[in-house]
Amino acid sequence: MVSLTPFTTTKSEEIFAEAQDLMPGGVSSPVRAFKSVGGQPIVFDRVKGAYIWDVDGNEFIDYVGTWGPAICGHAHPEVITALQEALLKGTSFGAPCQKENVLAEMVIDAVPSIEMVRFVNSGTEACMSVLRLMRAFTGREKIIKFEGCYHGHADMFLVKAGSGVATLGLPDSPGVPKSTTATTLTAPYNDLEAVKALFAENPDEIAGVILEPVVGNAGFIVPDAGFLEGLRELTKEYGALLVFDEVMTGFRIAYGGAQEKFGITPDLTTLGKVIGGGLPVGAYGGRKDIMSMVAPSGPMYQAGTLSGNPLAMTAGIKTLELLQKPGTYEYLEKITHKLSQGLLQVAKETGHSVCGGSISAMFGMFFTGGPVHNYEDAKKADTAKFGRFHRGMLERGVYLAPSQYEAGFTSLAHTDADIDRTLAIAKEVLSNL
Ligand code: KE4
Repeated sequence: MVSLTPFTTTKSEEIFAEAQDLMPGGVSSPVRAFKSVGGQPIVFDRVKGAYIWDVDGNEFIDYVGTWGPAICGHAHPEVITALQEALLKGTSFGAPCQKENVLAEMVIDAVPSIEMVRFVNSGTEACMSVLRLMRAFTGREKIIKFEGCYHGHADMFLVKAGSGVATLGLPDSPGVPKSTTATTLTAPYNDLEAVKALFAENPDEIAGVILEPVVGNAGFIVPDAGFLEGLRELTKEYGALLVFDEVMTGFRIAYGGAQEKFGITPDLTTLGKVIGGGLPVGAYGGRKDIMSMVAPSGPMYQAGTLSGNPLAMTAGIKTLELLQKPGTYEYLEKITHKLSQGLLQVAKETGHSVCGGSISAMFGMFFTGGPVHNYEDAKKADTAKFGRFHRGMLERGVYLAPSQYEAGFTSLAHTDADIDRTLAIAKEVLSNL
């Protein structure tokens, strides 16, 4: 029996209740409201390494890592020190600073597709900007995205999107003009034939294809063998661009992202999360001939007050420096594989139909026998059971993403002991689910 310290959420409840009148749903981002898993969201007080402490003093092993940025562990001392030094020079310049060059060079050196990069302030901004660039470069308007993939909340992507859209079961979002999504074509993930058909039906009209090269916003779904290669060939054949949205997978699946891991080089890439080390950063980049279209070197306009600000650059630089250390990705692969395989084994031993897996520091488990190749498959999962699992783990000190349609994240701060404790708790929860 895992020791169950009394799990009270009194202060969280007070603060969350107060928030209801101040912010829609009491949150700054929908998935944080725990709508699909039910129960009281916990209000964080502080984070460190692999752990969270909430305002009631409960401690949790964290597998969300603020949705990806905390890959070196929360509040890494070297990141904090670097930020403290940077703070003394000011928080924002709105002008060039050398640290932008430093982080840009690190990103260019790391990511196979990126010859030139533009920093923005979120993954959403990166994806909406890259879409404009795809259209500007090709002169075409239509794009292909995949059901269940999430590329931020810009209008043109809110078509069969994943993450919070899927979590909340929103059909698409009100407020999005039909004219905006009329040029957004969708296909099931891993379905090359469907993509071929879309290209055949829209010859010379498709600017490009954008996808999560490993899906983390419909739960964890990996590309079938040949899928990424097939998209690379199809887009070349039709004169369209291939865009990997690596906001989540960038520097997590490998230092060079999924494109390094799978050996497929897109034309453009979006990044976020890890490259900001926990501060707001997004980025888009790719071939120089494409990126040179971006203002002020070219006619495609995109701008941002806080883009490239020295604090965010500082946190990103230090985070990537830490990730460059030898053995980083071998360690992440080892502990995440142990966690993921352990969860699947314990779930099956306790009589549950589950499937899932992991790649490097990203993992997921569906409450369905699977296999899960796309969003339709993912929707067969027992989300009510996931909700009970999530709550049971939370009450015993393990913080999982509050939706079946999200992925899990580990960090360099997670230890074998953390994984063992997580599996022991999971065994108890799953035995009584
Ligand atoms: P942001 O605008 O949230 O920084 O990034 C949007 C985005 C774009 N592309 C991918 C592949 C992403 O995963 C995201 C954001 N991920 C979600 C988690 N599934 C952020 C969490 C949230 O919405 O609160």
